[in-house]
Amino acid sequence: MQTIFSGIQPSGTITLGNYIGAMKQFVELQEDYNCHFCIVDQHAITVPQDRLALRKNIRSLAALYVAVGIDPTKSTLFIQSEVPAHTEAGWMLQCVAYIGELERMTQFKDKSAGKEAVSAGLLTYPPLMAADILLYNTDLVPVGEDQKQHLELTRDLAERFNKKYNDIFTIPEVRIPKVGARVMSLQDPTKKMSKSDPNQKAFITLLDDPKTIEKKIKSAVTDSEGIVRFDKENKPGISNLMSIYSILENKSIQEIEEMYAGKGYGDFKGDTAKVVVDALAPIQQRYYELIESPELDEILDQGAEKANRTANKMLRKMRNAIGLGRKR
Ligand code: ATP
Ligand code: LTN
Repeated sequence: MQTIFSGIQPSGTITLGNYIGAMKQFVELQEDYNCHFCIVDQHAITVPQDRLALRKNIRSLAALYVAVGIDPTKSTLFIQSEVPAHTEAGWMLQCVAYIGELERMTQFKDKSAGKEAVSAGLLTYPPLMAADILLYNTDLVPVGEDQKQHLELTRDLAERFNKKYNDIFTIPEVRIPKVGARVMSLQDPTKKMSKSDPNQKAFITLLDDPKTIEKKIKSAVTDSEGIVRFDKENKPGISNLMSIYSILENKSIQEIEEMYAGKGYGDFKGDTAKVVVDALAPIQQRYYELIESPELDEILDQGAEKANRTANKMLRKMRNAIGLGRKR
């Protein structure tokens, strides 16, 4: 059986973008792969986080993983900081990475642009992400479009390490969904929807209540043509809503265009809001059952134990390949 690894940052409540671009795939993939899903809290601290909010977001993300359908008997679900092998392997991979290639990462450029105090961690984040992936002999990494560049770097680092030291890493492939790989901001549909966007109206979280969802979708930026037609270039706002509708309702873009021929944006937005509310209702119900439950702690304890076992084996191979410490 092939192995999958993917991670999501507990940097806020996850959005419809994270769900459609990443999590929804995870649920389908766990049937056919040996899956590892991680709450990457050490990645989240590359930008400032409030201590209590971070704690809350970690638990909330864990509950959401389970609420959307990650089955802990099939997949390993764990918190990155509870498996210390990640940071140690991350350090070794930092020593294989070049500053120049890290400075070229678009996520680093975007997140550091115009900021005065940029943490060193924001620059060295990709080798930590490579460590996450490589520790588990990962074959496949399901992510949204924005992570493609980090995956290419992961492959480069793995190949470089294999060549320089010893051939120990599996070279992972990226898996990006055909539709929904880049859900756009509701307020600026040329930018990706992001959970850390300072404008709350730009994203829908998985825990937004029906009224909030309706308000956010009704105030989503569109165009003045008034025709429900898919055209990413010239009508990014409407096209984004159409993609969301299409994925959640399993309807083709063409079907949606036909359904709304002769109708205005008001009708379409109202129905899109309903589609989103209905898709999130069962997830939210399960979430509230789980969030305070000891069941969630058991899942995370078992996940960490399993992940530690797998990761430590590879960590030992890495130390030996480089020549660190004494031979074990
Ligand atoms: P932040 O705003 O804190 O940078 P984020 O919302 O970009 O976070 P991540 O935790 O970095 O989310 O990403 C988790 C997963 O969701 C990744 O696989 C990423 O590719 C995917 N993803 C993030 N944003 C989108 C989006 N707008 N559309 C589709 N997939 C997305
Ligand atoms: N960098 C990713 C989160 C992430 C990840 C990973 C994704 C950290 N480690 C390993 C896939 C595999 C992000 O910002 N979305």
